[in-house]
Amino acid sequence: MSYFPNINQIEYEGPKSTNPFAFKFYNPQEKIGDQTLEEFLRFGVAYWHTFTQDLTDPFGSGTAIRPWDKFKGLDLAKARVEAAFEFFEKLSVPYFCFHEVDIAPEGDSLRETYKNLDIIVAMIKDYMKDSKVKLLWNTANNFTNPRFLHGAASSNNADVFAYSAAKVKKGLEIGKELGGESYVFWGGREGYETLLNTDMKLEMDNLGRFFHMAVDYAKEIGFDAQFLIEPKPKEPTTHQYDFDVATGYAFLQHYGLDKHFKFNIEANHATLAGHTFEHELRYARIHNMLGSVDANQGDPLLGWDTDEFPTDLYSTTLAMYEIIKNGGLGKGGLNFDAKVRRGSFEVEDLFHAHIAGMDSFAVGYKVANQLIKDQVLENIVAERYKSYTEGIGLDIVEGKTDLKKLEAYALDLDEIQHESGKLERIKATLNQYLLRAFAGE
Ligand code: XUL
Ligand code: CO
Repeated sequence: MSYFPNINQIEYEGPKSTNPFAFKFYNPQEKIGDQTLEEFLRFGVAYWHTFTQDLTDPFGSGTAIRPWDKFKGLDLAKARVEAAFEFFEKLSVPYFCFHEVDIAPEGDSLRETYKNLDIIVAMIKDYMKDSKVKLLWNTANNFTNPRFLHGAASSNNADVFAYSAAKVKKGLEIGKELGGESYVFWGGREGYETLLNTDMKLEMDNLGRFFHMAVDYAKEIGFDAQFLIEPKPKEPTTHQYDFDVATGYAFLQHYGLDKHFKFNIEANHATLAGHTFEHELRYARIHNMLGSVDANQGDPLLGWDTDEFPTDLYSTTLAMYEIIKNGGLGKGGLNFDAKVRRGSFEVEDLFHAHIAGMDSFAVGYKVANQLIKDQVLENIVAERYKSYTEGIGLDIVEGKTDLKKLEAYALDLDEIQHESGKLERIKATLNQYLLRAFAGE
């Protein structure tokens, strides 16, 4: 049976196409360098937003109409797997991602939850045999169930720590079984609301212990996935321990975990932290910690985690600039951790949304690639920092100076000369590159 009988294979038709069910800019087989767009961009579908999400918001119940919703329990989970693989194939998307609660219903006990998971994981594995689709990453949902109300690995309650550990252990086994390339930790409840009742030191130490146990177990079972921390500053807790990349990196270094992890950077989490998406990508990249991306965007007028599909070409261009400079995403990818708007409740909207996201990143990739080829930003930056390539500047970067030598130099300076930052000219150039991409030049 088909869940999307009215939708055919989504093909690339080019920028002039008016077919809403076609790619306009994402041609999976087109090559840049020696890799196809499909190989470099490594798009992934997020199971939770596309097959589980009913578009509930804090003020209203779900609006999504999904053909699989006529089923319940395990039958619903099985129907979702069938629908998911039909969706992946029709969209030619190479990867998917899930939390364990997305794919199978939780039972009355952890044992029962495991049984449900085993049934669905076996089914997914079977489907994967006949499909090109691979698992980008899986993760444990240690935040939705009321048992995580005080946190998971950072809970005050040791039983919850143990329960969370069990779920991660199972998740690592599932990741290995399905050949997952990465494994994500998003600390949804790993933070606190108020210091009035919180032992911050114990919570953070426990979180460090928890990650070490995960690293050890993955090694024990021979699961060589890239481990990823997904930073987010708030929502659901007031203060999350993985606030942003810089905070997460300090945490990983402090607990001796930085060799085992990289970051999964989500655009909307970056903006929630008061950063741009590209800031977070750059911070991770220059520390060799950029592992994967949750591709979405927030609404600047709302300011919370709206998880919209990415359509802002400025943002996708600057993001792809960082990703190209990173030499790609390795075992990571561009996972659409994005949901259709509440008013976009038809199944067709799921296709439109992914097409929009894939096209937007394809444009970003092409524009960023051209910018790098022409060394546009590199030349601007090199010119701006040229004072460090000779004289006193060169001595500073080569570690040949100290405060006394610098003072002697400064005392003899007549007047400091500056040059314009030329920001308006740079932005106009960026626009030119974007518009050229549309003109097909
Ligand atoms: C929540 C979020 C999660 C993680 C996986 O904001 O981004 O969906 O990506 O748990
Ligand atoms: Co995410």
